[in-house]
Amino acid sequence: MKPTKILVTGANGQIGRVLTEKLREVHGKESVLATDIHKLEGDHEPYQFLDILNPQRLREILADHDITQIYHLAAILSANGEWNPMKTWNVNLNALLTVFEAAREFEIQKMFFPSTIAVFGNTTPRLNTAQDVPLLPNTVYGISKATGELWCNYYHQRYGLDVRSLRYPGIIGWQSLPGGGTTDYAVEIYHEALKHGEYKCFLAKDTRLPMMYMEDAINATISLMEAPMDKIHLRYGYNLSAMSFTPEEIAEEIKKHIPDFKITYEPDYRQAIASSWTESIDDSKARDDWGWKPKYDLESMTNDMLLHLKPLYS
Ligand code: NAD
Ligand code: AKB
Repeated sequence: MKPTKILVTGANGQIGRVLTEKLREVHGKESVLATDIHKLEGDHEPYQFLDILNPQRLREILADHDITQIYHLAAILSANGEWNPMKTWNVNLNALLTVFEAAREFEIQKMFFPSTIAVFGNTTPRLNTAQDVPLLPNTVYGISKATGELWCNYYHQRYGLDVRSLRYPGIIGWQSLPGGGTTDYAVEIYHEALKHGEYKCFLAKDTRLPMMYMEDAINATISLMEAPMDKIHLRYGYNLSAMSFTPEEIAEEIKKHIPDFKITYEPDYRQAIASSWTESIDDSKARDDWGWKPKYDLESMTNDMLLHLKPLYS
C-alpha cells in the first residue's frame, strides 16, 4: 500500500482553506498538496498552481507527487455560476470527468466530491427533504452538481472507484470568506454586524435555508472519508443537515450580542435561486450509515463566530 498523499483542488476556497488545514493535522503537512488557480496567502506549502481545466498538468501533478487520494473542491458556485453558464459547466462538470479519468489511470484509492443542496429544485418537497427525491435544479451550478452525483455513482459501479460525496448545506465559518454562492449572506452578516452594525441582505427576511457551521462540515467530510467501505451505501451525495434559519432569525441571534444591529432587505436575483432550494433536510442515511451527528446550532454557531471575528474589528 502506497503512503497516503492527498491532492486538494480549489484549496484556496472557503472550504478548501479549512479542510486542507484539517487534512494536514490528520495526515501531516507534507502529505497534503494544496492546488488552486489562486495562490493561498501565508504559509500554505506544499502548494501548486493547478487550473483544473488542464488535464495534462493534473496528470503531471498526480505522477510527480504520488497522489493516492483526491478532494476535488474546485467549482464555481450558484450565484457566480449564473454569470457564465458555459464556463460554470466546464469547471464543475467537464473538469470533474477529467479528474475521474485521471483517477482511474493513476489508480486513486479514494476521492471526495462535494455536492450541495443546490441539486434540489422547485419540484423537490421543501420540508425535511428526503435522500431520494425529484431533482430539477434551475441553476447551472445545481445542474452540474446533480449530474456530477450521477457520474460519481457511475464511476463507482463501472470502475470500482471509491468515490464519496456529501450534499453540503450553506457553510458558515470565521476562517474564510465565501466565494459567490446564494448562502453567502449568512457569513457576510457577521462581518458587517461587527464592522458597521448593519447589513443589507440580498434575500428576503423569511427565506429559510439549510445551513451548517464549518467545523461540522469538516468533521462530516473527514468522518465520511474515513468510514470503512462497508458503511458507505450511497455513492452520490449523502444528505447532510445541521440547522435551518431565515435572515430574520440569524439577525435576531446576532442582536443578542450586538443589540443595535440593524438588518434591511433588498432581494436580488439570488432570491429566485434560494426560493428554489429546500428549507430543511432529512439526513438519516448519513446518520445511520456512518454515524453523522452535527454539533452546532444557530445559537452556538453565533457565539463562536462572534468570538473569533470580534478581534478583527476591534
Ligand atoms: P469557493 O468558491 O470558495 O472556492 C472554490 C475554489 O475553486 C476557489 O478557490 C477557486 O479559485 C477555485 N477554482 C475555480 N475555478 C478553478 C479552476 N478552473 N481550477 C482550479 N481551481 C478553480 O467554494 P467553496 O465554498 O470552498 O466550495 C468548495 C466546494 O464545496 C465546491 O465544490 C462547492 O460546490 C461545494 N459546496 C460549498 C458550499 C458552501 O456553502 N461553501 C455548499 C455546498 C457545496
Ligand atoms: C451556494 O450558495 O452556491 C453554496 C451552496 C449551498 O452550494 N453555498
